[in-house]
Amino acid sequence: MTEITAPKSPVTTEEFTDRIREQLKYAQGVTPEQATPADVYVASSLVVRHYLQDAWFKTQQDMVNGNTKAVGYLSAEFLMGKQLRNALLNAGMIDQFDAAVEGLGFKPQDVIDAEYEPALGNGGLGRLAACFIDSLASLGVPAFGYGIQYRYGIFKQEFDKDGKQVEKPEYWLANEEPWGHTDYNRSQRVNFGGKVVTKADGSKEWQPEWSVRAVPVDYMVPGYASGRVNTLRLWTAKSYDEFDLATFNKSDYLNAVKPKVKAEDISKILYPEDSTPQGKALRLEQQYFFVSASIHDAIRVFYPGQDKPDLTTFPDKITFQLNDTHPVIGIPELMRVLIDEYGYDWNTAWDITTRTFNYTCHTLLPEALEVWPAKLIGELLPRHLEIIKAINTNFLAELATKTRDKAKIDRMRIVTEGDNPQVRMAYLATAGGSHVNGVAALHSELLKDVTLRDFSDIYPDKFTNVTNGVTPRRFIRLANPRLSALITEGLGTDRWLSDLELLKGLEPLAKDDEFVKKFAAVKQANKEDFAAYAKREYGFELDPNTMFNTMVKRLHEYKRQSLKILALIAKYADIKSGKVNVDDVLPRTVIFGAKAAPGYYLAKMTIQLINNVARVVNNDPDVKGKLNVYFPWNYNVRLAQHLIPATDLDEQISQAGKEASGTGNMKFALNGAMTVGTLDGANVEIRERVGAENFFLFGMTVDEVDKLYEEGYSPAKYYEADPRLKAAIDMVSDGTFSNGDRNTYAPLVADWLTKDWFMTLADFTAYTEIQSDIEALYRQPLEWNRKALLNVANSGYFSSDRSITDYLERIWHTGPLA
Ligand code: T68
Repeated sequence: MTEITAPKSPVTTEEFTDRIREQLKYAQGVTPEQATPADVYVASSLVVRHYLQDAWFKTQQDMVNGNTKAVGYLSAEFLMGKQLRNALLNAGMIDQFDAAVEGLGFKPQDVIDAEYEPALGNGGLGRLAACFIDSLASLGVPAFGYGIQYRYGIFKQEFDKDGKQVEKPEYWLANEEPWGHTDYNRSQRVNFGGKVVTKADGSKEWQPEWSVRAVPVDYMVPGYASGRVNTLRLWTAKSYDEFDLATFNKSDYLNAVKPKVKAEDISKILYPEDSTPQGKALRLEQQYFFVSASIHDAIRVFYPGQDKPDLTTFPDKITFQLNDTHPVIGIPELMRVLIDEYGYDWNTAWDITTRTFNYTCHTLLPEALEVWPAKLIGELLPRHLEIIKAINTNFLAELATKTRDKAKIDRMRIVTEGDNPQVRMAYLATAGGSHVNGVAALHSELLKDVTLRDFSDIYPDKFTNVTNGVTPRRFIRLANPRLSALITEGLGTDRWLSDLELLKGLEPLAKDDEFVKKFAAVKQANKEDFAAYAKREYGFELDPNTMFNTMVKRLHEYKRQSLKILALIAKYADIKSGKVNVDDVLPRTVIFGAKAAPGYYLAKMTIQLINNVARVVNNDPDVKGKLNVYFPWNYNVRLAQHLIPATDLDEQISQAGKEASGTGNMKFALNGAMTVGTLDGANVEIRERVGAENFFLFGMTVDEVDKLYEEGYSPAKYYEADPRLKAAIDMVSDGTFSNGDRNTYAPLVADWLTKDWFMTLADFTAYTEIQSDIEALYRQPLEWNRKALLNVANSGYFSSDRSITDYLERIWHTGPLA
């Protein structure tokens, strides 16, 4: 007997149908006959909300009235993906929904697809935040996600006729959006600019120059089978001055709406930079905007109606997690609120603040650590600059009591010296919070030993690791229903959805050929589904009887899409030159998905190259369909959910020491893909768990990389040494992929040959060598699938439920509501 623990539906199909009809009539104003899938989507979403409402109320009440400390996850990005099916799953209503909409004459998938994906994040960091709030709710931990409701999400990616990336605005809010509840009654004022005056009693007063109204838009975050519904509160900026009537009366409409436009610009657009933040005033405005509103909101929520609350208890009410440095301005903001608004002395305020905040770092690239010019902060937030300087002074004084190493103290300054002093946000976060964590074991070690070395020397206890994880609800259950059913069959229970370590129970089944064949059949069916999807959405012709080899992630030099494309070109060159017999080539379909930051020249050129390799290789009769390259544009959560379950081989080939963790790697392993990867980020832990024999490892280690940098790296040497590498690069230069034009990729080629900062060339030979192991195994389907199944069985650790449990134990020191 199979044990079913999935939540029970609060409704019958008949009730669900009636409710949809009701919403169609009263909310949408259409009959079921007139309704479009988009109408049914809105109506169904309102129905689900209705059934979650009581649990939402109760969770909020229990949180405020109880003694369980809440978590405030402060993040500039929440990459949520579509909401409806996830809410249905967590509310236990999937079957009722499917039957109800079918009864009304619609296909469930069309209704699901009618939802416009909120793309309020760049990549891993934003998606991690979304997985984390799902896990917090599923574990029953009271929590708020706090962020920004951008009007425009990450740009919509298109390719032009030359294969170049074109960015189009992602105006997702132009569509009906049934999930967010805009709560005008709970807005907060956020101030900017102006000056600081010292009052007669010596206290400081900030006299700001302008303000915006932060209006919360609340989203339900339903837990899976927990009966709890938390809140994602995304702030939107509204103007206090709709427009200036005097100017308007002079018929100068543009100038009349200026104050409104300036204020509302704050939440207008998500910055599309990933790993290379730009020092822009608007970005700092965004950061302060959502953090200030969130801190005031938490005080309002936890001390309702109190004029003079006892904020020394604030750290017992809520702990704020800083998702990277983007919300770090919250540290001086809480200091300011405590001192200027509530009259606490500095030391009390500092004690409250440092006990409230913790910081997660998501990078190792020094250029990705945010640094703001003090001048800019002073103009926008003059009182905060004073406070930051005071924090810096006190911090340096404290350091002097801990070490005599003057150079070290100097290196640790939060505010640098000189003509154009800078504020280092990562240092401010480390000094102003209780804990600092990296996002995978290797990353946390490197943080301690390299990036924040001085800090970990002096405050070793502050540092810890929490390895990332992903939610099994969205990324296994929703994305891969076939595999989910097989797992439940294999384990005899569906409890793995809330306790993913149970997947370990599949391990013995890897010895059972019949089960492995069923597992293989799931993958094959998923590949066929994906081929149909790719045909429908993109017009691609994928052959599901080839190996599906996927590389999806942001386009960045350190992630080394170049390595993948160069290896592919080398294979193509082998076929063209007759070095290999095309009939002996293992048929492969290589699928890329990646957005490049709009200002990232080499990344955009790499996209252009991949698209043109695809054009040439896919149309070359000499290749006989053995090599296929597809680049579906606009990679997003939806595409991920379709593609990951259909992938045989996943690429995680960053230069060792550069990818903090990766989370795609976890999603692929959990969906039964094999990984080819370097010893980087969470790959290290995945390989440890699934077994070295079930992971295709290649390339230099962190130590080897460091050594090579020290010796002086010369990429041209590698170009000369490996004839296949030379042939591939020459093919990029000789116009094969640019209609004969030799200049098109010249900057990319020049970079490879003279700089190659991430050592693509040095790892090329190892990467191409491992391909024969990969192909040999793939030619034995049963053995391949056995290993892929062992990947699933041993990846339960990479659930975001486990990550959150680690945060609860190591950092937050709280737990589920009673
Ligand atoms: C990613 N970082 C890491 N940054 O690259 C990845 N950055 O290794 C890790 O798995 C993931 O975080 C989760 O920990 C990002 O995604 C950004 O998106 C970003 C956005 C703005 C500015 C800087």
